[in-house]
Amino acid sequence: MSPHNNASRVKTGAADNGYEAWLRYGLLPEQIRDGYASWCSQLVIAERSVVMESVRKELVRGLSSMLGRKPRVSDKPGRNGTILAGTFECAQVAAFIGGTEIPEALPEDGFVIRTVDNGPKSRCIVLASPTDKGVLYAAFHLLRLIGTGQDLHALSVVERPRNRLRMINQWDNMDGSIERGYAGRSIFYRNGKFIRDKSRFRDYARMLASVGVNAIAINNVNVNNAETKLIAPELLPSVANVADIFRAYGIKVYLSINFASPIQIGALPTADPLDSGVRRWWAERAEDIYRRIPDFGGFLVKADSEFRPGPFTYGRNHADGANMLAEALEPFGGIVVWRCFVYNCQQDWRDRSTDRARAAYDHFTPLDGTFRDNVILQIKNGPMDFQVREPVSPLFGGLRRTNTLLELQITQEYTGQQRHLCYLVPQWKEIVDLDTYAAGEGTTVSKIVDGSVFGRPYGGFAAVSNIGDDANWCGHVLAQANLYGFGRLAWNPELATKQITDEWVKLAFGNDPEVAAAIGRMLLSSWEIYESYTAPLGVGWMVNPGHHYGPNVDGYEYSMWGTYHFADCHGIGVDRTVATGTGFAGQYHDIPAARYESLETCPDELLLFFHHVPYTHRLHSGKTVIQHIYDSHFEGVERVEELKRTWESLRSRIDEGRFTHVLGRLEEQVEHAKEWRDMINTYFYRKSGIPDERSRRIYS
Ligand code: GCV
Repeated sequence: MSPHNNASRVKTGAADNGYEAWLRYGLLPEQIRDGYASWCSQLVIAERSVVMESVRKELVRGLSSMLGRKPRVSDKPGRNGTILAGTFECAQVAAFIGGTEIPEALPEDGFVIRTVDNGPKSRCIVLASPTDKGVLYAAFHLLRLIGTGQDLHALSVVERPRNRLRMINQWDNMDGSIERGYAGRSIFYRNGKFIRDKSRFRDYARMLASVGVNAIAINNVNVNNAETKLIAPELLPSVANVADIFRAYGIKVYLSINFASPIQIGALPTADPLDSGVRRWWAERAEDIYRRIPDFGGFLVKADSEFRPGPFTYGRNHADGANMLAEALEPFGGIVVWRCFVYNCQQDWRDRSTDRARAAYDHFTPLDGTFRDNVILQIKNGPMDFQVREPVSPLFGGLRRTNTLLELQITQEYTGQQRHLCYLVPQWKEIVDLDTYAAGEGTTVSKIVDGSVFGRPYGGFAAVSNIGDDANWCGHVLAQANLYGFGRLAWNPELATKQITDEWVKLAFGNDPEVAAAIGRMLLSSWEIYESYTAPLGVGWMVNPGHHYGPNVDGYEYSMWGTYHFADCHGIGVDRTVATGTGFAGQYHDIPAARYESLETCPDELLLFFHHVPYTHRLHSGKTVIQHIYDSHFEGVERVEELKRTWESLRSRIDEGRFTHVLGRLEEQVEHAKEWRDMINTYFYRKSGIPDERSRRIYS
């Protein structure tokens, strides 16, 4: 990747700063290089387009760097060891793969990679797809196969993305700040303007395309005054420039919009979605946008949520709001992504009848079937807010006649803010594999959001990005694995966690089996470890209000945000049962509802999310709740110390820059985990008066 504007942060010599992320294309060991080179001496890019130009550049770059020799770029195959890349339309590709050989129902982003081996003098690898975008994905796939040491002799790969939309949400503001950003400032904006040097935009687009991301919303869902103007004539040329860069990597640009734009920048007296003047205003804006950006993706909308304007002001509902925007975008093929993160954020903690967890379902299920086909509802994975552990939102499976998009948070707002190691793919995998029973057994979240279960035209995954202008993009080099993992899962939710992890580790750190195994172990245990020393058993929160870093057990207990744990001297947890609590458990379909409702069957890790229990309540693990809290917090710190020791054992095998950086992060994590351990243990010891069975040190 090209260096960005802050020269002091750019990789120099052995001090690798992590900028290349998983696209570093490290030189492969000599023993295997020749084998690969015999397949890759020539490159034929059979067609011309901006995306095909990206294919050419990436293959030249990746192959030269991994194999130590540059492939010859030519117009015709024929030479031994050719990589031929093109769409099925192209005659040269058709000579190898055509007609009945093209897999059925291959979507536009799908692709084929095939080895054609007619003896040692006539070898060819064909990368083909219905579209140039698909060819780009094939190119990245081939480079990944080589980078992870796979055999190329008999490739017969057919890849179909499971999700039509694979989207990244930037929470970047035009002043250069990033809401919940933990990796520096925005790569897009500074002081109210787009950053002039666009090299980082391009490098980011490459990273995203390499894992199959095809959509990006480039501004925060909390749209302030400056960003409201992104849809106005004065800023659209800059947005169009950004769209040009992302287009070359098959990524469509979206904008988060302010629902009150007609008032704020249109000088209209209202933003009522049923007002004809307002509708005309949005239609004109849409027309103007598409005139400048013909493949513009559409709008992302946070409305009537956390003080953002929305249709409620006018006595209208979310469908009225979303459909009005959808109508404006529809003639151009645009879509509206409407967020379901809607709840009462001015709750009174004394009021036990309101449960924030219920809110999204209560707001949106009555509207099922009333949204236009080009509206997608974006639903956070859990009913609260990206906690280290919460149940899956019952809206997945609650909506049957509406397009849905799963929203994940790559940025680690509640999971250590990229200072702590917390690899989220294992968490996401549990979410996407969860059986909602919405259409009988096997109705997993991933099958709902990909549209297949209820026959919806759109769907997919979206996630809040974790990048900023830090040299290594993510603040923590190992947090790059979360961005990588999101893209891979959005492409194919069936991929095993282990496969995604192995791929990332090898691409980022090379094929040394000991290094790969050690880093893989660290990543795979890290979510569980983080959970063990923070808020216990699914109860969540217990963080410092506002910035959300570090322990504060009662930080949100008497707040207006609806985020309580109700700990007293007898017990802790939120009763969300139908029988005696808020009734949230009843928002699930029968089988999961019954599982969560009953103390006998509720999984330990979600116990305090669904039940208020005494500290002496015995978990399925056999421990009491209080003893579990003590044990997990002591063990959590020990396991972070173990993470650090594992990393230290790799000292001589990892470049100094990344080694020292990660070590620094782990040192902080050890100290900070102790802070969590001691605050949580002391708090519950003081509340319960029950000592630790093992008499370890708890500060009283
Ligand atoms: C963009 C949480 C975060 C907010 C975020 C909000 C959302 O409340 O703390 O920073 O706002 O979620 O997802 O809209």
